[in-house]
Amino acid sequence: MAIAVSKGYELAREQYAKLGVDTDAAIEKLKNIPVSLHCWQGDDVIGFDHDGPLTGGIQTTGNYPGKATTPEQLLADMDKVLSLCPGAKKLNVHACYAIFEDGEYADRDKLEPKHFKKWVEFAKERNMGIDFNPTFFSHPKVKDGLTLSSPDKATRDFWIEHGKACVRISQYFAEETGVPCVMNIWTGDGYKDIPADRMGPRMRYKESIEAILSEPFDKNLVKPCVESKVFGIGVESFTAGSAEFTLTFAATHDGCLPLMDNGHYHPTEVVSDKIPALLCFFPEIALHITRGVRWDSDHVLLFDDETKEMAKEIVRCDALDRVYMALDYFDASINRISAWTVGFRSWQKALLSALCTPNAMLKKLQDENRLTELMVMQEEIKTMPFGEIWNHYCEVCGVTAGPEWFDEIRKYEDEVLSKR
Ligand code: RNT
Ligand code: ZN
Repeated sequence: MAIAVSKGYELAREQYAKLGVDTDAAIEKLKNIPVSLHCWQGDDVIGFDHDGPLTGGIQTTGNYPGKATTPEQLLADMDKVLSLCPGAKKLNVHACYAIFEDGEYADRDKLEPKHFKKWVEFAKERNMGIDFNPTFFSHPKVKDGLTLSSPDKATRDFWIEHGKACVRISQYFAEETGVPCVMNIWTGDGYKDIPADRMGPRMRYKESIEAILSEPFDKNLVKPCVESKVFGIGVESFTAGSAEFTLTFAATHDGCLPLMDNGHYHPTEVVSDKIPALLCFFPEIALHITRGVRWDSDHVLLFDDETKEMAKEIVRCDALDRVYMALDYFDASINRISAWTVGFRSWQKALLSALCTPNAMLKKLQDENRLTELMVMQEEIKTMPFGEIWNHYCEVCGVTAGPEWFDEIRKYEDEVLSKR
């Protein structure tokens, strides 16, 4: 069905065309680029396989009512989010979100594809792929804050078995959905205070990840990643999976991708600058997109400067098909459906805005050392009528462009969330 083109969009399109930007082409392109929506925003990173607290150096704060506590509730909430967000989506599932039926239960080392059948059905009905994450936290077998790097062999072995089970489940997701599955390994392993041995835990971590990846899988279907971190809460002095560790691991292990979470660096470091650096060497990389406020606080993603800059780098490097993009934040202090939606829409805005930036022209100014003009143009672009392009994109995708989408959330809160 053809979409009526508003006067506003027509005028904006002309203005962009003068800079050599084809906004229709940008919209067509973005429509088909999948962004992974993390299931864990919906229940404060708890999952369905335990009733203990969230551990691993990460924390949700807030106690907004209406949290999903069953698979049915979480899937219904995700559906609401999907209906309010433009663009192509993928699901991002954590192993602790296994859905057990008829009173059955399997510990993390014994998880099987069948425990994720409901997720596959949900994804297939909506034409989505699935990404996956072993859950190395919130579990009694985390010994003294350590999993894959533990000095205790039995502990390491348990978590290696968990990782291998997740490789098999990732392969199942890819085979079922026909879309490659990004499987991300992150552990909060580390020490609160100054350790006496930094290399020992890292050597054990390295060998454990190698053991996990010795599980056979099809490299075209499963994309294992290693995610780094600078520190976690209660783990301030040492993190086994530091930036250098994970980056070097990925660089030296065929088929393993580095995953950068932009909340996991020192506060003045920016992932926008790291994206093009990694793309010089890695055929593919992965991202966790979040907003850290002073620390890895996992605030809801907004359409702010660094978010825009990250999207710009992906687009400018012509790397939309080389960067796996996943959202990773969790705010429990506001309506969770709204948190999810604002974050997803923000990343869509950032990508669309990047696609509507006259990148070729700006690069030319840089290469010709016309840096005065480059600054002028970069500033002028900031006030282009991007809102009109965004509105049109939302219309093309069949979702509400303006703030009225929040009416839907208010209604859902009244009719569904407040009854929980
Ligand atoms: C934690 C990491 C990790 C988690 C998810 C839930 O600091 O960012 O990616 O957020 O696995
Ligand atoms: Zn992350």
